[in-house]
Amino acid sequence: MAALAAGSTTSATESLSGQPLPFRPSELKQYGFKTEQIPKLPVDHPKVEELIAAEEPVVITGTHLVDSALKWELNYLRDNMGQAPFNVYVAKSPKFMYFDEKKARLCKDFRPPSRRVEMGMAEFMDRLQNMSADSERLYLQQTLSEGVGEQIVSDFIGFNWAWVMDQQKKNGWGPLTSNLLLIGMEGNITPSHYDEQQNFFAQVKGYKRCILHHPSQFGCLYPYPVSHPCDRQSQVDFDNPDYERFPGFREAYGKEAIVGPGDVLYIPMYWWHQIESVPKGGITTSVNFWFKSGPTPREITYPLKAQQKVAIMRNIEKMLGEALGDPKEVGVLLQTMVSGRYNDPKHLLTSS
Ligand SMILES: O=C(O)CCC(=O)C(=O)O
Repeated sequence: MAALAAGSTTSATESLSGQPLPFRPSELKQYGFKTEQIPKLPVDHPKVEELIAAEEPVVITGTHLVDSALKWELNYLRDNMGQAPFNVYVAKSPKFMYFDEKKARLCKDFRPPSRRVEMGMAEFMDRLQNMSADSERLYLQQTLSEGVGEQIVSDFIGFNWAWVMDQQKKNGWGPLTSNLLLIGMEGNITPSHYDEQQNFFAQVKGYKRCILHHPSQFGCLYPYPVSHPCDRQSQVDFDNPDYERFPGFREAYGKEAIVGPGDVLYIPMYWWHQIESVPKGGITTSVNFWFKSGPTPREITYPLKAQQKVAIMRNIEKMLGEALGDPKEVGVLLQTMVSGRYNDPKHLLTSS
């Protein structure tokens, strides 16, 4: 088994069926943290439901979730996507970090890492097919909704909704909020971030490397402040971590998997995920299924889960930002509140 990421405990590049994958493992980036492999299991394996219920990631095979989209070659999409414009992010760098456009408009020093351009599918395809070494990179990220052609609507209706809605029901999740279609160039990276939604991430074409970190690693991944346009995104550049600013990143420990056509990765809410279209692997296409979380349980059980603590931290940051009227004051107030007070265990009362 080839050693992949520095310190990887298992290889993420061998499919379970033993089939070689159509890209070179040596092309994968090596990062300075260890990872273990995310389990890859057939849909009828009893562990699949256990893992989803426990909010642990799992790659699920045989769901047939997006079988009707497995034929979505570029020419098919060009002919059938319809005339509506699509959101295409354009960047010099392969790293397409998400940012909130509304917050970006309020933040005058913010330099967006990419720009969003609306273009028709035909123009997007032409640009993809006529790329040169110095062309800017493209990443189409569009919610599947009205405006797509009839054939795509029919493929969409053909998704295995019975399976996915059964999962929603069994796990007490809220409604499906959206399906994001992602069409990216090989080597594109969505840097590490977490979402406030449950996600079934279905791979349609090409291969993606998915690197996940548990929500308890908030202190290792240093998300931007909630008021920042890059809220929920890690400030740590995995390629070149600044350990002086982000010393906790030395403790980071991840899980990873390569997903290929037909695989579905369950990305639990609040889990960090960095998604990389494998280098030299061609164009990638994915469709995700985002669900709202279920209602807060009536009775809270302790100790709280890391996910609940992240939610608390987000609420405190938001409340303080509003109460103080200036997000810059949030950090100062929090520092004043804890420094020299909460670091000594002798001063802390225990609850029992
Ligand atoms: O596939 C990608 O590049 C990013 C997908 C993602 O972050 C998501 O589905 O939450």
